[in-house]
Amino acid sequence: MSELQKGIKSFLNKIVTYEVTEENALKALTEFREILIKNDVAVEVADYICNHVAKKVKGQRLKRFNDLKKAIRVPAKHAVRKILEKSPRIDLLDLLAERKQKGNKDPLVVLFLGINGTGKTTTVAKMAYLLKNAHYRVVLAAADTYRSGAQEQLREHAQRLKIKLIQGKYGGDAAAVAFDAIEHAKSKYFDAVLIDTAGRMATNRDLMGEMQKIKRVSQPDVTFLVVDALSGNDAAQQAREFNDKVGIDGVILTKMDADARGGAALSITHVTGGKPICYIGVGQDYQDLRPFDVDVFANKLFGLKVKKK
Ligand SMILES: Nc1nc2c(ncn2[C@@H]2O[C@H](COP(=O)(O)OP(=O)(O)OP(=O)(O)O)[C@@H](O)[C@H]2O)c(=O)[nH]1
Ligand SMILES: [Mg+2]
Repeated sequence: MSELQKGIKSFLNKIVTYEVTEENALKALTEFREILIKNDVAVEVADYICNHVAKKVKGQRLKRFNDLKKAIRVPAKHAVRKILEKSPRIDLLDLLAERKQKGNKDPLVVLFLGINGTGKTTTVAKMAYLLKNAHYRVVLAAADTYRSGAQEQLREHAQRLKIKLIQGKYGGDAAAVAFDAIEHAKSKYFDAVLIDTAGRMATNRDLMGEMQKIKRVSQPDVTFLVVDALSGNDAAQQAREFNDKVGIDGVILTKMDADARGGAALSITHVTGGKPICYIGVGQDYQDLRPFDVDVFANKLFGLKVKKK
């Protein structure tokens, strides 16, 4: 359970005992807002959620609810869903199936970006594992020609997963590696190319320039930003920066199994104007990549039962 979930749970349990009045509801909302902000939900997002709830609370007779918990929980969950569902999530298996159906023989090109250590290389390997298990033919592009050991790290994954890898030379042109991998995939009718890239600080202009070039050269169908859920408030900042400077289609939030505070998902989607969280990383093994499910996330957040699908 994330700190955000814990905070909301104890808050909701506490307000059950409050007398159901509009005044108490609005007082409770102030507390709710603080819990959100303390757990990495950006101030503007917390305000959006609380304003939405306040409007609902004012607009209806509270007596209809048997407790304040329900009066706040229902509209708050609605607001969370509204933020996260602004754009549909991108699912690579769906995209690949669609391509096959249309008879499109070009490989699906997927670019993975992010600052250092967020889990790009691990996520590329997990994604390759997912696609391979669905019987798609995948090429990996080791376009991190910057960090020492990066080439070997991806090679090891490729060997373990028995997947084709196109490597580069340290200090060489990262965009050229991506280009070679795509050309190889086209000529051998591979289904997908997954491009691993180098990470540096988001404020590093070289990185942004390099990422812009890789994107220009590889013309990806999907650009994922890989963000570490543990990076807290900084996660939203990274998302804004990459979205503005390079352009992203969706986000993969890693390390959700670790002790993240939990609000990053909401902030990221909000600051990028609705770019969806598409997958989450929940561990270090190949199978630890899951589609992000808004309903499950929102239900868990407010201690509601998660329906089995
Ligand atoms: N617990 C956990 N650890 C993860 C997850 N994803 C990645 N990691 C770990 O995070 C560390 C960094 O992962 P990498 O994949 O090397 O990160 P990167 O973004 O490629 O790093 P650079 O190439 O240096 O920029 C590794 O120890 C991974 O095992 C996750 O979902 N959960
Ligand atoms: Mg890496």
